[in-house]
Amino acid sequence: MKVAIVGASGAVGQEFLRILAEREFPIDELLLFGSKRSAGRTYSFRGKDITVKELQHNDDFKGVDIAFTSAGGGTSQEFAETITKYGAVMIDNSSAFRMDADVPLVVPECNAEDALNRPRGIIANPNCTTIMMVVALQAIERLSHIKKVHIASYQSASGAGAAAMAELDDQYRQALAGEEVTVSKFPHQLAYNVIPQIDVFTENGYTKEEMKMYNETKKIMHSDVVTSAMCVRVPSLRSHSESIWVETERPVSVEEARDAFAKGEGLTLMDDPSKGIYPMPLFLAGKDDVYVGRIRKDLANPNGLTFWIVSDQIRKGAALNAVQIAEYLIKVGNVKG
Ligand code: 2RA
Repeated sequence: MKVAIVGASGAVGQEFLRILAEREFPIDELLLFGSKRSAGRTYSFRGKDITVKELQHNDDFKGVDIAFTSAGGGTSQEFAETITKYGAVMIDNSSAFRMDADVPLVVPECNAEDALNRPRGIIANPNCTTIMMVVALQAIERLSHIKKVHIASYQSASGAGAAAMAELDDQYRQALAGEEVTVSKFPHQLAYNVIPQIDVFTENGYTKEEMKMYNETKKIMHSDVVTSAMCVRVPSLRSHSESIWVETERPVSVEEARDAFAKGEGLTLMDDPSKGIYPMPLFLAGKDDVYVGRIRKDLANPNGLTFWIVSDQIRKGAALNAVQIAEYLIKVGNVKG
């Protein structure tokens, strides 16, 4: 395969390099692209140094089979035609095309086959908070149809990128040294704080991040499920957490749910609260699965169940999910190679 990574210097781009190497993805040639600023940087892949080229409107994507793009919505919009012109499958991590009817939105554990129908050659990777949630929801949906979901998210600095992670580290150092704290990547100081805002507010009072969960969940699950989210930035560095309350058509017991999570694809059950065992972001950074714990009946709803999930937002929430989509296409013989 000839593979390209667009946005190679970013947090997700760097994770692509690690994941493709770890999973022995079948690559004959790897091309790295970035902005003018990151062009010329060199990264090592399988013992070979690869130089980042500036992304431009030219024929650089001729012969490319799969392009993983993670350079922001504006870049994806501007370069989609250049990238896909010669038949490359563009697996896009931005929000640019997610809700377009002719672009599949895919989480392989839920709707892998949707990736086969891509009239524009583009497959969208959902937002990180949605990806990790639907992997868990899918296990419950198989037991009984989920009608409603409420979520409170606890999102790490990593969701805002590599520079934001560095800013959180700086803020802790600055606060401890009694210096003025730099605030640039977050709307307020995050160190020693939590911020009930991720992305900008929309007309209904929900943020764009919260509306992504509402819209993307329906599209991925092919479901009428309604989702109401409260997304919060917390001062952990990497891996997002979510408290989830689901309402199903029939009551689902804790035992049934635990068994479904234990068997579910992409899920690891971590649920022994009496021994202090439950998922925590600090300890699950760098892991692939969505971890589930604190499974209980919802005391306010006889058809309700509540649980807690943690997943590495840069891996399953971004780069890993995209690579798994590509692996599925290869497995079913759907990319030319
Ligand atoms: C965040 N979900 O955590 C976003 C990243 N896509 O900021």
